[in-house]
Amino acid sequence: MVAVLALVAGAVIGVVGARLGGETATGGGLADLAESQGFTGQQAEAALKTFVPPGEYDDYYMFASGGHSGQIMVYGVPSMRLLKEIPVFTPDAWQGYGYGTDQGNTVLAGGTNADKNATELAWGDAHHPALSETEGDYDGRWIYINDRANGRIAMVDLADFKTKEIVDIPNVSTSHGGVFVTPNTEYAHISSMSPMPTTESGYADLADYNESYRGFSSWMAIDQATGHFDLENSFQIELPPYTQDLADAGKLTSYGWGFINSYNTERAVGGNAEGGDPLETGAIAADFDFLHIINWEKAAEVVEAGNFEVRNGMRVIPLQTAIDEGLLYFAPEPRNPHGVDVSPTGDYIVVSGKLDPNVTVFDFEKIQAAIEAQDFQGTDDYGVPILNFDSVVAGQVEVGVGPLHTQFDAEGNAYTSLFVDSAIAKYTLGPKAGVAEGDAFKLVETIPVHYNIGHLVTAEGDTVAPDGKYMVALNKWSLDRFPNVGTLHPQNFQLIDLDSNPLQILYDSPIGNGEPHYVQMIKTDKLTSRLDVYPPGTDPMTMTTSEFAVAAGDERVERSGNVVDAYISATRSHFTPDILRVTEGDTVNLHITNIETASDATHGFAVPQYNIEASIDPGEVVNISFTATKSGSFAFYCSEFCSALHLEMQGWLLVEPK
Ligand code: RUQ
Ligand code: CUA
Repeated sequence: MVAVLALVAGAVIGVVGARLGGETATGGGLADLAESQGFTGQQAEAALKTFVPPGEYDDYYMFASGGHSGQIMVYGVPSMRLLKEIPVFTPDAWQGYGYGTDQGNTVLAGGTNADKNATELAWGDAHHPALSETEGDYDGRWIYINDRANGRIAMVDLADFKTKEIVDIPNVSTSHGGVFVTPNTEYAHISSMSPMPTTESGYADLADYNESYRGFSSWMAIDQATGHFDLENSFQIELPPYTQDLADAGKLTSYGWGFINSYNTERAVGGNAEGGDPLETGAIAADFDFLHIINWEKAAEVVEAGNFEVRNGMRVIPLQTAIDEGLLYFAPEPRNPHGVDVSPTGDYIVVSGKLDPNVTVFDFEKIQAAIEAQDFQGTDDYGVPILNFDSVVAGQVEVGVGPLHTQFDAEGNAYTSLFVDSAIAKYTLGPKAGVAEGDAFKLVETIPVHYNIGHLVTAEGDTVAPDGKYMVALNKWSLDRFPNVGTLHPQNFQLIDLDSNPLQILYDSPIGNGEPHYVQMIKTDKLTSRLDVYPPGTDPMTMTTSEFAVAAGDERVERSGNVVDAYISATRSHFTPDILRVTEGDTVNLHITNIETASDATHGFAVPQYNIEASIDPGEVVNISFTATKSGSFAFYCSEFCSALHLEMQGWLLVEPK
C-alpha cells in the first residue's frame, strides 16, 4: 500500500486517475470522483496518503497521553484510527479495571502512598509517555507514563497493553514533563514539578520556601526482565527549589547524562491576596533560568559507593553531595523555558523558551569542555556551578512566538511547536547533525496548525534514528474545525506529511477525550512481544500461571468458615459453576479462568448491585474478592457479547440472609 501511495504522491489527480483507473470499478473515475466531491488535487492526494484499506494495518502506533482521563490512547498512523484506550490511573469498566478485580484494584491502589497522607486517589493526569528503548531506539516492550497531579509513575506492558504497576514517587508531590527513559531503559526518570517541604511533617510555611522546599530528580531503576520498577536500586538527586519542568535523556555522544529545564528560579510563591504579586509575575522577573545538566551514570556510582541518605524509603543524593561530586551543573537558558529535546545523535540539546522567540541549541561537547575547564560564570544561591552561556551554545534560531516542544527527522532538521503563533517551525540543526556549515541553524519554513499547538511528534522522533515521514500536531483548541458538540470542544490531532514540500496537513482528527499532552509514535512491527492470546491460566500481573487457574472439570467451591473460594471457568456460553450459594456476611473469593484458547474470545463477569465488572480474556485468570454485604438473588452475567448464546451466559449469586 505504501508503495502505491509513494507512486501517486506528487502526482496531479489526472495522473492518479489514469494510473489506477483501470483497476477500479469506477473505471478511470478517480479524477471524476475527486472532482464530483469538490476536492482539490491536493486534498485527493491527502486522502490517498492517509487511507488504510479495510483489513490492512497502519505503519505506526501512536501512544497518546489521556490527560485527566488517566488513560493512554492508542492510534494508528496514518489512518488516525483510535485502536484502544488503555486505562492507567482511572478505572475502566469495559476492561474490568478497578471494578472489583484484585488485579485492577491492586494496581490502582499502588499509588496511594501513606507518606503523602493521600486519601484514595480516583484519578490521575496522564502526561508524558516514554516508550522503552534499547540502544536509544524504541524496542516495543513497555511504556511509562506519569501522573502530573499526584507525582506517580505507571508501567504499561506492551505484551498485553495492560497497566501492571503504579508507584508513588517518594519526596515528589507533582510531576509535569520530567519523564524519559535512558537509552537502554536502565532508568525511567521522573522529576518533581513544584518543590515540596523536606520537613518530617511535609509542611512548611511559604516564608521558609528557600530553606525548606526542594525539588528532586528521580531515577527509577527498571527490572530488565519484567519492566517493573526496582525501588531498591532507584535513587534521587536533591535539587534547589526551582520548578523543574520538561526533561530528556542524553543519547549516543551524550549517553549517561540527563537534562531538565527549570523555571521560577526566582522562587516566587504567589500571594496576590496577601499583599504580594501573583506567582506568574514573580516567576518571570529574571532573564535566565537554569538548564539542569546531570551526570546520572556517575550519580549511580556515587550511590553504589554508599554516598546517600535514605529519605522516605528512597536513596537520596543530597544537593551538596551532587555539587561536590560533579553530578549537577547549570547552564543559563532564556527565561521560562518549556521543552528540552536532545537531537538524534545526542550532540545538540534544543531548548525553547515560552517567552523567547528563539530556540537555543546547546552543544554537548562544549558543555563537557566548559565543565572540564571550570568555565563558570558563578554559582546559584545553592552553590551549583553555572556554565558560561556563550561557551556552551551552538546557535539560536528565531522561530516565532511561543516555542514549546521540538522533534527531529533523519535529515538534520528540527521541528518546534509555536503555541502563540499556532504553527510549527522547521529549521536546520548544525554540522554535528550533518548540516553544512553555511546552512546551519536556519529557519526552513513554518506551517500553520489549528490551533494553539502544545506538543508535536515525528515518527520515532525521540530515538537515535527518527523516521521522518509523519508528524502530528497536538492542538489544544479546535475552534471551528468540527461540527459543534457544545461548549467544550474536542482537541485536534493534525497529521502532517513530512515528505511534502512545503509541509502539508493531511488529516484532522478530533480527540473527544483528554486532554492529550505528549505522544510517541513507534513502528507497528516493533511490538514483537505482543500476545494475541494468554497461555492457559495466566495471571496478567505476573505473566505466569496463576495458582488459582482451573481447567475444565476442575471447577469447585471450597468453604472454610465464612470464607468461600469459588474456582470458576468461563467458556462459550456458560460459567461453571453457574450457581453460587453464600451466606450474608461471607467473604467471597471468585477465581475465574477463561478456558478459551481462541483469539478474541473474551468474556465479561458482572454482578448487579455489587459494583463488580471484570473482563476475562482468553487464557486469563481474574480474582474478585468481596464481602457479601447484601442479601438477595443476583443474576450475574457475561458482559461481553461473546457468542450467539451470549445472553444465556448468566448465573445466580444467591446470598442467603443471615
Ligand atoms: S508540557 S501542560 Cu508536555 Cu508542554 Cu504540559
Ligand atoms: Cu461470554 Cu457473553
